[in-house]
This record gives sequence, structure tokens and C-alpha cells, in this order.
Amino acid sequence: MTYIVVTNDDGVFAPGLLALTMAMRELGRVSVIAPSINQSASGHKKTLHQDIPYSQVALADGTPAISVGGSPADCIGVGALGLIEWPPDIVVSGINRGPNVSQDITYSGTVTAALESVIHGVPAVAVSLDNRVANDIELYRESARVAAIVTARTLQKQLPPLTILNLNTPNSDQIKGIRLTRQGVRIYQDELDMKEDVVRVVGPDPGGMTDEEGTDLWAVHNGYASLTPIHLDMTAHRFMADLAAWDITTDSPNNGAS
Ligand SMILES: [Mn+2]
Repeated sequence: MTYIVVTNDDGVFAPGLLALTMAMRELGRVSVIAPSINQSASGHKKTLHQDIPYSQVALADGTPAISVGGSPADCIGVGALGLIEWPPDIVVSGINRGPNVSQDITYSGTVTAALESVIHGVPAVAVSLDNRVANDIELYRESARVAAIVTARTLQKQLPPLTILNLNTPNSDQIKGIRLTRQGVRIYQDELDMKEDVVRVVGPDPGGMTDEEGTDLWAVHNGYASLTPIHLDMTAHRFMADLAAWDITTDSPNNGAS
């Protein structure tokens, strides 16, 4: 029987995790392991050389879950090292409250939990909803419906190594369809709120965006679910030839640059 691990970054009691767990249960046996508190924007954080607390909890519908006092990537990392039954056939992370598009993906705990999974050789799908305030279960249910379709297909087809699928669903309970997309470019408009001895990063939410057709941003803003394959090899392959032409060698002069 298909075995699925579900995690998230909004914390083990977030509504998106419950909606995703319920949808995944239609596809197989599910284990839930998730952060004890909201770990949004924790990035690909790995906790080393210190204790990581964990406990058994129950989701609102009674589903048992492991709550971990670490990052989303920690949840998958310690899961893979033996805290839970491993390996699953797939890891599914989400449903995040808020989109994870363009450069968001390196901040996102939802996405980095999926990246941690493929480091451990298990395919993964990250799922996010383009709504930062939603407690509307219908929105999560519609997102989870599409997540189940994508997950079922991924189980049939298999992903290449170190590759995840990043699924973002629009702020709609009637999704128009699924678009295969590339990462767009998001313009952050963060500002610094500076006090005498603390600073705080604030900004309009969701901030500025460019949403060229074919990008993840464009799809969710036009009522479509966005599906982007993401590879952990971040090498800028298209720049390699130009970089070679810089002719950097250990005995290159520094041309007086200072
Ligand atoms: Mn989050």
C-alpha cells in the first residue's frame, strides 16, 4: 500500500495540514510529522548539535502526528534518520497559508521540507495556497483536491533525482485548471522599522510582483494551479560559458580592483 509522509511549515495544528492529510489518506497510508510551532520562512534550516524536542499529538480529526521542535527540513531530516517509518513513497508538504512562488522558494519551509526529502532520495511535492489569511476550509479543500491529483500522478510517473514539484493553488474554490510554469520574479517591498535597539522587517503583503505569462505568479493570479518542477542543482548552467571567458586563474592579476 502506498505510504505517504505529510509535513508543513505553518505548524502541526494549521488547517492546511489537516486538509492535506485528509486528501492524502485517499491515496494511501499517511504519517504526519510537522513543526510544533509556525516555522514559515525558516528556509532550509538544519538543526545540528542541539536537542530537538518531539512529542505525539493529535490533529483536529484525531489523526496522530509527531510534533517536532525544529524546522520543516528538520522534521523530514529526523524522520529519514529513523524518528518515523521511512522511506515513504512520497513526501507532501503543505498546504501552506500563502503562496510560495518565484524567489519565495528558498525562504519557504514548505518547499525546503520537500527539498530535504529529495536529498534523502524520496520524491516530494510542496503545496501552497495563494491566500495568507485563509481559514476557509473550502479553499484548502479545493487546493487539497488538486494536490491529490498531482501526487497520484507523481507516484505513477516518478520524478528525476533531486527534483520536486512546487504546486501553488489560486485563491479560489473553483480552480480553472493546472498550468506548468517556470519561476517568476517577485519584487519584495520590505521596509525597515528601526527602533533604538531592535529592527523589524515590515512591508506590504504580498508585495510587488511581476507576473509574466507562463510564470508561477501569472498562473495563480489568473485562477490556475501552478505546477513548477524545481531542481536542487542551482548551478547557473547558462552562465558557465560566459564565466569561463572571465579567465579567472590563480595567477590572474587583480587589475587594481579594490
Ligand atoms: Mn508557512
